[in-house]
Amino acid sequence: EDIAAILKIALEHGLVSLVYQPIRNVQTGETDAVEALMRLRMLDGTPVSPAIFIPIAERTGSIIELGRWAIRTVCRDLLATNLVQVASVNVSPIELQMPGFAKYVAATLAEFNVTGARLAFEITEGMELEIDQDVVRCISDLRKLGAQVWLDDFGTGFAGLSWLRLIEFDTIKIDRSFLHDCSTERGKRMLLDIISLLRNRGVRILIEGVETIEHQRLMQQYGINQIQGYYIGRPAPAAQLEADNVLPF
Ligand code: G
Ligand code: G
Ligand code: MN
Ligand code: NA
Repeated sequence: EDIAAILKIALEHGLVSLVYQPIRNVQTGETDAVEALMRLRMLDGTPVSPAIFIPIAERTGSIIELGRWAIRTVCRDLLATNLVQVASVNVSPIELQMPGFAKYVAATLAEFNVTGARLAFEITEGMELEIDQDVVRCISDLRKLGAQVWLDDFGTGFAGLSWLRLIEFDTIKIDRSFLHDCSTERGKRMLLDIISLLRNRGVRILIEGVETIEHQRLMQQYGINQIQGYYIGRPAPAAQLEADNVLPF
C-alpha cells in the first residue's frame, strides 16, 4: 500500500510534522495546555488525514517510531521552552503495550530537562485496547513520572465506563458530539448527566468542539474545566504559536 510505504520513509524525508491546538482553562481564561496532532504529507505534498494514516501506522507498526518521534519533538520544541505549560500527545494502544514505553518517556524527559507533569498522554476510548496487566502497569509507570493520563473521545466507545474503574485519569475529554447535540433539550440533559457522573469522580473535565462563543458560554455555565475547539484556536505549527505570542506562561 502506498501510505504504508510512505510511513516507513516519512521521518527521514521530513513528511511528518506536529501541529498544536490550544486548550483553554475556563476559570482563568488562559491557554494552559495544547494538544499535539500529527500531520503527514505525501512526497508530492498532498496531505493525508490522520484518520487514514494512523490506523495504517498502527497496523504496520510504524506508529512505534512515529509515536516516539512525536514525544521527543514535543519535549524538544515545546516543553524545553516556556511556550506552554502542558502538552498532550495522543498514544495508540500498541505503544502502551510495547515494553519500554515509560522508560523511553523517562529518558526523553531527562534529556530535555522537562518535568513529567508537563506531559499528558491521551488514550482514545474508541480504541481496541484491552486493559491488561501490561497496560495498567505502563499507565501507572507514566503517572509515577508525574505525567498525566487523559481519556480522549469519552462517550464514543463501549469501553469508557469500565476504563474509569480500572484507570485513574487526570482529565476526561468529552467527545465533541455531546456539545454539538446541545442544540436540543434532550442533548443538553445528556451532557449534564455525563458531567455530573464525572464530577462525582473528581476528574477534570475537558470538552472538545467549542466552535462558537455560545458554546464557550454554555460550557462555562456547566462548570467544565477546560475547552478546546476552533473557537479557541485551530491546530497550528509551534512557530506560529510563538509568533501569535498567545501561549507563553
Ligand atoms: O488532527 P485531527 O484530525 O484530524 O486528528 C484526528 C485523530 O488522529 C485524533 O483524534 C487522534 O486520535 C489521532 N492522532 C492525531 N495525532 C496523533 C498522534 O500523534 N498519535 C496517535 N496515535 N494518534 C494521533
Ligand atoms: O480525537 P482527537 O480529539 O484527538 O481529535 C482532534 C481532532 O479534532 C483534530 O482533527 C482537530 O482538527 C479536530 N477539531 C479540533 N477542534 C475542532 C472543532 O472545534 N470542531 C471540529 N469539528 N473538529 C475539531
Ligand atoms: Mn486527542
Ligand atoms: Na477527541
